Amino acid sequence: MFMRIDHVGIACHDLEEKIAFFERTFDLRVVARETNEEQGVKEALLHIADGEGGGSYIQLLEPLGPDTPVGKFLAKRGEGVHHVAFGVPDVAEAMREIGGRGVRVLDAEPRHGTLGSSIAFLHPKDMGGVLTELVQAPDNGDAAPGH
Ligand code: CMX
Ligand code: CO
Repeated sequence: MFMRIDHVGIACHDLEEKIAFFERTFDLRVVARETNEEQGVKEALLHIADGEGGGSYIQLLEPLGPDTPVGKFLAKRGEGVHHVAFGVPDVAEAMREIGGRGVRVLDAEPRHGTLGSSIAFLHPKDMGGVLTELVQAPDNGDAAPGH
């Protein structure tokens, strides 16, 4: 079901400052910057490697406001790992399969992720305390950046 780790999402207060840190420390490159109103975030993807069915990335996340998932997380826990995202071949199918095994799927249907990817989240309380994201890369398996 999981093809690869698509990205690790890191919550931060200042996106530009964290981008600069990751670029200068690890020579990583930003491949996408987006504002996703639905998810309540301003984000940047830094490319690590290409793998089966898509790439793998670090996703830096700055909240659009305090009453958003990342805003609430920062207030409660401070900066750090917010979620882990796994690449799946078909997000709708993965949601059905995983939901049928007793894990709460937070989205009723797939939502829009970075650069045309389709995403859905699994409840951290059912995932050993780890907010987990499912990602289907655009064009189902294309090597273009997913999210
Ligand atoms: N990782 C682990 N645990 C988390 C968490 C996270 N990222 N976010 C919240 N929790 C825990 C809280 O600590 C809290 O636990 P306790 O009750 O033990 O204190 C519990 O979950 C409830 O947290 P809350 O602050 O009351 O927040 P909500 O229940 O309102 O929302 C969640 C939590 C996971 C349902 C919500 O954040 C969500 O729907 N997330 C999915 C969407 C998302 O995160 N979007 C941003 C990223 C977008 C992207 O990747 O593109
Ligand atoms: Co993500």
